[in-house]
Amino acid sequence: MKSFSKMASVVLSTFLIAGILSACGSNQATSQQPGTEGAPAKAEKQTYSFRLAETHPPDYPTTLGDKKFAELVNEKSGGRIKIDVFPSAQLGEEKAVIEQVQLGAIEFTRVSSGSLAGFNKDYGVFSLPYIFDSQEHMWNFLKGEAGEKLLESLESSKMKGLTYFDPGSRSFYTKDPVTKIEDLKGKKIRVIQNQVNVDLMEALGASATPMPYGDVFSAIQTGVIDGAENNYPSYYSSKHYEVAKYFLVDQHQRVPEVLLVSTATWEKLSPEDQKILKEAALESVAYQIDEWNKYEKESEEKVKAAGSVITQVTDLAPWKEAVKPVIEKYRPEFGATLDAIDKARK
Ligand code: GTR
Repeated sequence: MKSFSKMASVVLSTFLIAGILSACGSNQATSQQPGTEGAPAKAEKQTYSFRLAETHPPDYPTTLGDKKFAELVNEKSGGRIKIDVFPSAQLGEEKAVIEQVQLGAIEFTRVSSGSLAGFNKDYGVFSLPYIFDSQEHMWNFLKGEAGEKLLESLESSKMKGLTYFDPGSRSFYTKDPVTKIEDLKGKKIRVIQNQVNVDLMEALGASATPMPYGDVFSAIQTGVIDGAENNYPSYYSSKHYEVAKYFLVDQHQRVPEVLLVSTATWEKLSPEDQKILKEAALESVAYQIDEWNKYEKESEEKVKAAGSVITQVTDLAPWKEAVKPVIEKYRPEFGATLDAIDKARK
């Protein structure tokens, strides 16, 4: 009797699995469906506990976006999918984290597309200077077809882009005074490691020094570099303003933040769960942008109050002229994306 019921349960579960597989259609991640041991478990009942790596501190707007995403996933899955956000680079610097995500050892992360460019060449386009006129222009592009296509292109690098988050705009900051383009001449400026950044610094007369974000503070303090470039929120939250008080606002880049999941993880999930992730990611964007806008203003005020000397570039013409060779060098490679970016300008 015992062996009969065991056999019956095997037969039953085989039918159930076959049923689930055929109901799922052909493009589904079915290789890891539960129930292969004979238990008639349904794919959508599976529970998961995942990690999400974030370089910024807990109150930073990208971290808040990550947390909103995790909260929505939890809600939509009825508590089955739990995503723990690890802020402050606890799981490593971005380059190392991306490698772990490719292996599936870390399931989720939020990184800059500047860091992704080292893994997927298409992302180099976002490090090109002055391609977006404004936050609105950037979002018009990111929310369009070409923006979505770029998220999908990460699949060739073993990752799946879920959404973009707002990155603000990047400007220069240094230990010694800088108020105009000529002041950058010969300065060692830390950049996110990718070739476009190296070419960009060269075009502006500076010399690019790629290094992990977490090393920048002490590199400025000890004089290994003269400065770096980033948005107000990073300049403030990393305390770089304490060692580099001259901030030159040229807004040379808007380098979208990307929320992504390992392909290894994605493929384990049922189509329903994949849908939950995608929806939660998209729904967290409006909140992240709001938090970004607030924190950007606050951090600008805080660094000013702390004594940072802010110079606004009023005439970008010489800057745009200086970087023309960089745009021209990359136009053949990124032409289609650059055209789509131009079209997103209203
Ligand atoms: C920040 C970005 C981080 C990191 C950092 C950097 O603006 O949010 O993901 O890339 O810049 O410069 O390394």
